[in-house]
Amino acid sequence: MNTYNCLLTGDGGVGKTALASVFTQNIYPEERIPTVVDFMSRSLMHNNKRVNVAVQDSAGQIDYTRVRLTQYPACQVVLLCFAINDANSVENVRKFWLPEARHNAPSKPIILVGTKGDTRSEEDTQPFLISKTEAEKLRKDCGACLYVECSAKNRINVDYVFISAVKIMTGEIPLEKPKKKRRCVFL
Ligand SMILES: Nc1nc2c(ncn2[C@@H]2O[C@H](COP(=O)(O)OP(=O)(O)O)[C@@H](O)[C@H]2O)c(=O)[nH]1
Ligand SMILES: [Mg+2]
Repeated sequence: MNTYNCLLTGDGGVGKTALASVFTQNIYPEERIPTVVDFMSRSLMHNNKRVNVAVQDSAGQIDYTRVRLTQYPACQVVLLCFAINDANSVENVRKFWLPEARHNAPSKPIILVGTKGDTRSEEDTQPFLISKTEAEKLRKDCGACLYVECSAKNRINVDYVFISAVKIMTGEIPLEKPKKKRRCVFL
């Protein structure tokens, strides 16, 4: 059976563990359980074949950087998460998580994951919500293959995140082509 390995990264508190837990066990943890390293998996049918999806959960805290860096080599896709209602977590994608992924997994594909998608329906009470257009711009800027918005709480698009990761690993979803460098023309 083929195993496909993905690594969840992103700020602490954005919902990485909840996402992994709902996908692998269909359990949504209401409380935050701080993660250092965790490894979960689930098998599913994909194109009439049983495949195993291994999910590496990681610690978002800077203190655990050394531990987290050991997790990049085994993964085939990085699931870079931010919470759609948390401006800091969005900012840290560019500032911290993308550089870390590019440095430690230079050629590995990235899926940008917007977590806590359920908060979109609380537009009036949320002090911050990234728009879908801004999220798509962030995806482009990061060179990520895909932007997926999901909610572990409401179980929306959770399987879609991981099935998309499998499709990237099998080549069914094409990788983002590197941006063409502007050529300098001498006249
Ligand atoms: N509204 C909402 N809250 C969520 C969702 N996923 C996780 N949370 C909450 O966010 C907090 C942090 O979740 P956790 O999975 O521990 O985040 P991690 O630190 O990234 O692993 C917890 O209180 C969760 O209940 C979601 O889809 N929607
Ligand atoms: Mg966690």
